[in-house]
Amino acid sequence: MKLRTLTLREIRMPLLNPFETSFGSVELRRILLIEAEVDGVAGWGECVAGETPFYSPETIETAAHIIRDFIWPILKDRDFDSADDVWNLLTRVRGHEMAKGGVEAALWDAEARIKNVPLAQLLGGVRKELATGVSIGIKPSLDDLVAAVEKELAAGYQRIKIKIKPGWDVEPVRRLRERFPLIRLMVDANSAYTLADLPLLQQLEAYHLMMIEQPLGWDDLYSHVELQRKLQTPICLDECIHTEEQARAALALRACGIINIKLGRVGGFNRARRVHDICRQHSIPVWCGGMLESGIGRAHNIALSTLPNFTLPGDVSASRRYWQQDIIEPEVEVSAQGTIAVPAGAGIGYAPLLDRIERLTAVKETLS
Ligand code: OSB
Ligand code: MG
Repeated sequence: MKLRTLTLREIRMPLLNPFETSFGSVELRRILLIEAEVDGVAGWGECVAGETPFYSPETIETAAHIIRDFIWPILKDRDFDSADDVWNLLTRVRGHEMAKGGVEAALWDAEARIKNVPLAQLLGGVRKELATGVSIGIKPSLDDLVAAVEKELAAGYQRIKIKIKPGWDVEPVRRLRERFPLIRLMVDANSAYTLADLPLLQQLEAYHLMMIEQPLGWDDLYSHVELQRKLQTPICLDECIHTEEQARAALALRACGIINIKLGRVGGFNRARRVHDICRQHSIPVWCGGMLESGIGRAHNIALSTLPNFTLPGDVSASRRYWQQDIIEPEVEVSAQGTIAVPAGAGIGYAPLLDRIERLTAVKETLS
C-alpha cells in the first residue's frame, strides 16, 4: 500500500440538541475528516479530537498540525503492507493519539476497500449485530431527563448512560431508579470528582449501576485504584486509558472492572485491538465509547465493536439521535431491539456523501 495524498477537511455540523457534560456543552460540532488516497482508492477516517481541550489534551487544531507537519512527512510515499503497520511507523510522535487514530482509520478503510472485504472482517470481528446504548447529557431539569430516558427506551436502546457532575448526580440517579427499576443504567462523570467525594460516590452504590465511568482525574490512575477498593460498583475507565501501557497498569493495579475503548483515544485500531486483547486476557469486558461522531467515525466504531470482547452495549447509537442528516449512506440505524446490523459492504460499509461533505466543509487542505 502506498499513500499518495491525504485530504483534511474540517466540517461543521449542528447537533440536533446541545450535549452537556461535566466539562462543558457543545452544540456545533467541528469535525476533522481525513481522506486517504491509497493505490487509487479513497479511505475515510474521522479524528475524534474535540473543539476544546476539556475532555483530553487534543483539539482539531492540534490534530491538523500534527498530521500535516509530522505524520504526513513520515507516511508520504511510504510502502507498507497493512494499515496495521502504521502505528509502529508513528512511534516517534509522542502522544497525539487522536491525530494518529484518524489517519490510521482512513488507511484501514482504504485497505479493506482494496481487499474488497468489510472492515469488521479485516479486523477479526465476530459479530453481525451489535447491542447498543445511549449517552444522555446533563438536562435542565429532572423531568427533562426522565423524558429523554423514556424516549430512548421506547426506541429500543438496551442501556442508558447519563452524564453526572457535582450537583447533578445522586438525585437524577434516584429519580431514574424510581421510575425505571430494572433498566441497565450507568453514569459518566468525565473526571468531575476527587477522592474527597467518596461519601457521595458511595451513595450511588444503592442504585445498582452497571458501572461508574471515569469519576476521577483524567490521567489519575492511582486515585481510581484507591476508589475501586472502596466501591462495589465497577469503575469503568475512559479518559485514563490512552495507551496500551495505561491499560496494562490499570488492570494490574485493579483500577477498574471495565474499560471503555475509543478508537481515537488510544491511537487507532492497532492499539484498540491490543487494549481489547489485554482486557480479554484479564476477563475485563470492554465496550465502544462515542465522541459525537459523524457517520464516518460511527462506522469505524461499529467495525471495532464486532471484536469478541465487546460484550457490553456501547455508546454507538443511530445517526438520527445527533444529526438532521448524516454524511453517509445509508445512515446508521438502530432496530426496535436496540441493535445495529453490521454492514456487509467493503471497507466501513457506508458511502460518504461527497456533495454533502463538500457543502459542510469550512477548511480543506490536501497534502500531496
Ligand atoms: O465521555 O464518553 C464520553 C462525548 C464527548 C466526549 C466524551 C464522551 C462523550 C459521550 C457521548 O459520552 C457518546 C456519544 O457519542 O453518544
Ligand atoms: Mg466517558
